[in-house]
Amino acid sequence: MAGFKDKVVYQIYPKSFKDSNGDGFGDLRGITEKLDYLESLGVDYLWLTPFFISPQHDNGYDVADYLKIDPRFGTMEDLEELIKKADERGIGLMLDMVFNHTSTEHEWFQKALAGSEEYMDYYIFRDGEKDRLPTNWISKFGGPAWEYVPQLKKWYLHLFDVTQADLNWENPKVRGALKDVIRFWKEKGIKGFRFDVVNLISKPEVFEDDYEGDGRRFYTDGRHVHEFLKELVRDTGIEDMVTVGEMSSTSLENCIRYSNPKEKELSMCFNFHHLKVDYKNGNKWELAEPDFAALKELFRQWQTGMQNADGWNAVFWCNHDQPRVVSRFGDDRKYWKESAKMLAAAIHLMRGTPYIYQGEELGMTNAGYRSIGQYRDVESLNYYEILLKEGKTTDEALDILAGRSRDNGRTPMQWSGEDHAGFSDAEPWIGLPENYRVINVREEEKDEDSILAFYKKLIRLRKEKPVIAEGNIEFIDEEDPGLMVYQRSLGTEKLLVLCNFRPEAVRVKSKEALAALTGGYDKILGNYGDGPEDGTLRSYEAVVLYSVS
Ligand code: TEU
Repeated sequence: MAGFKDKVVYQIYPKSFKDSNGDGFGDLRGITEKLDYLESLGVDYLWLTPFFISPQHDNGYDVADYLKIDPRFGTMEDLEELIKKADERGIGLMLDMVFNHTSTEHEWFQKALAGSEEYMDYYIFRDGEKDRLPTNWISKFGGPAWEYVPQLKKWYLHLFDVTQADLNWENPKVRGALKDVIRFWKEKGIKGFRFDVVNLISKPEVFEDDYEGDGRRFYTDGRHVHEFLKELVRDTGIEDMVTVGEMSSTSLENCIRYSNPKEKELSMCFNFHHLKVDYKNGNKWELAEPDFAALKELFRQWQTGMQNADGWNAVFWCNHDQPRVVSRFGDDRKYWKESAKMLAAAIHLMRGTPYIYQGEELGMTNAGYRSIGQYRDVESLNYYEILLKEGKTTDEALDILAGRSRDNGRTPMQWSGEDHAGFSDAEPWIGLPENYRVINVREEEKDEDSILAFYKKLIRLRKEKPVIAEGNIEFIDEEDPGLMVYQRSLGTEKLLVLCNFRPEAVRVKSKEALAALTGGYDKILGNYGDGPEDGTLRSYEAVVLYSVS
């Protein structure tokens, strides 16, 4: 399972990447048009979020046919062309397999609804009365996790939207059908897979109320999940492909098992603990300032924990479910450029495979929406109602969405300062932030000092210096909560990364870091031209030092 440590993955949300046919909706041909850009960035893989047949209640994460392409995104020929042209540039495609649930419009669910016992067993149905929920579990998008079907007198489980019914992985026919999906795409020349919420696939034997929470402890990293994954990977022969599992509320112990090569499960895992340090009491829908001390501690635990047990991380700040990192942990106004670069260095030089989410390499910011009509995401729209019901004013609810909505990460890619940011000739399906006239590919390609240029340097460095891909990591204690310092080492190579997460200047205190700053190391990257002087890092400063003896 080696071979992915020096690689960089670029995530594309096709609906918002590039529209080639002027309908305001991004498509596969749009991606093909932009392959030169992706090649110049230097990325190795493109992870495409789902473009399969879907009613699009959850932007394609509600799949109605795993083997067909939604015509809004193009045709099978368009995909074949993309695979071929990407391959010519040494870029592999990774597809997104949403195997925890299907759309309720999927043929299997429709057959179940029509009364087929065989297909009811593809899902998780429970007998019951309309006024008695099988359990008190809460859906991740708000409201109960069960929906009643009057004609069957049964409830079905949906951990996400009511149109996303959970599959029954205990049924070997379900596992068999999903393996066929993998085989189909593998034959087409797909080079890797991302598995959506794959640590939620194994449900408990007995369904019971959760008196301490929302039910997640009963199905997160569930009883058969490792078995199911091993079987899927083995039977489809994808052991040597790049695979990443999206792990919701997971544990370090489980991620070690998912990604340790001996287990033959996955290449690597996404976990989200570091992206909850600005939640108040773990609640995404309550605003709080980021707790950088907690962030550092989580990185230390996960980075060293995975290293010590031969696990492998996918390292990332952004994806289509997250607000933009520069608006979240940086400063998208006064220190926009400095903080975006600092955050890039902090994540790319850790131990793991870095993922860049479209537009992150430009320092794209949150959307800045001020009315509910601008939002598209099912989760945001549901929670808006929930927040109002809880007694929040519309202004308060809109402030929360402005910070937390997944739509912050779904605005169209900013290609140029022209109308619709060069994304489309038509009005895009979702609105753009006002700053696209300034923050865009065309402007940044002209500027040697741009955020884009900085990402290119980081990607190139990974290919040049084995210590980045292969080295060990050790965190160096710095008491200032906003100052993160870590050291990578491999043989005689050493890399020291110092990052100031705050606008206030900070003095470096640790002996190791001070010694490296004053001698024996070269500064190979930073977000300020000169310095730093006297062991002091300026606002959002990042310094990367290197030595080889
Ligand atoms: O996300 C899983 C997931 O847990 C997040 O959507 C999470 O619930 C949210 O960020 C918390 O606020 C995956 C996909 O990435 C997401 O787009 C889908 O909506 C979801 O699965 C269901 O398929």
